[in-house]
Amino acid sequence: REGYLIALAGNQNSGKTTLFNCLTGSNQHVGNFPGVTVEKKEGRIRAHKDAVVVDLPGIYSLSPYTSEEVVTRDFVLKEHPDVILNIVDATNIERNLYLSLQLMELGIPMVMALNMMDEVRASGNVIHVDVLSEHLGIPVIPISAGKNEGIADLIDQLMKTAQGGKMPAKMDFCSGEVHKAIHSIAHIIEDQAKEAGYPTRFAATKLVEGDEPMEKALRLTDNQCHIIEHVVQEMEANLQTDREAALADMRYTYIEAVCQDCVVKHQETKEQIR
Ligand code: GDP
Ligand code: K
Ligand code: MG
Repeated sequence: REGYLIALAGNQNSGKTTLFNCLTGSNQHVGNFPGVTVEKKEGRIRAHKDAVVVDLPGIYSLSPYTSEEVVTRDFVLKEHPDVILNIVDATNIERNLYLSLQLMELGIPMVMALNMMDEVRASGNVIHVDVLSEHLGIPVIPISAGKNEGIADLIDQLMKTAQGGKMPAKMDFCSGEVHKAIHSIAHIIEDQAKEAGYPTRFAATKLVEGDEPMEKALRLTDNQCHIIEHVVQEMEANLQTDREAALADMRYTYIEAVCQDCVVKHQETKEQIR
């Protein structure tokens, strides 16, 4: 492939299309993803005609529940973009980071655009962007796509990351029983994941979640399926919760800790002053 491919991913209403327009101007092409009626928009970044951005559908997770999620996941895993540009609605940061953690597991260089910073400022809240970046191990650029602010900085970082090919510094956000299960399973499926072209950790996490397309894609033997099922059931028993809730709890626990460090709510600011 010539030039760079940038995949723009984020929750619905995070400002993806607004940002896409800022980045590409009128330089865009609309089509469909192969085999589905999900719209595919791509365009070249202004002043960087060698960089193509694809506006992926808005999603909440990388589990294959909707065709939008399947399209996004397949696109990233098959096309292997040079950079994932993850746009996050900063006014809704905890919910949005849930997807970010999953995108980081894909083992592709990532840049986070923290959008709607105009609204954050107006509310009197403060987000310490450097602290967030440090925690997540990826560059984070504050922007306001709606006001066309921060776009030049974002483009600079995108080009740097595309050229540098640096992976997220951390890709492992799991802890406790879930950590144990993911790592046991990763060990079992390592070769098959490589063969099928999936990052091992991502594949293992998906198997813990009970993701059927992943089970099929890896061509697991019956024996492997039994062992994996046993590992997951043991995890569920120890945590006294089901597999999906276990993963969601783990991610939100991590996100809460990160946000406690980097988000200062207006009320807290006033209390600190008082
Ligand atoms: P998408 O669903 O992710 O494609 O989101 P859109 O680009 O359609 O944006 C969702 C809504 O948020 C629209 O009403 C935008 O005008 C608005 N929006 C996007 N970016 C910003 C921003 O930086 N600040 C503010 N205040 N609103 C924004
Ligand atoms: K929208
Ligand atoms: Mg959109």
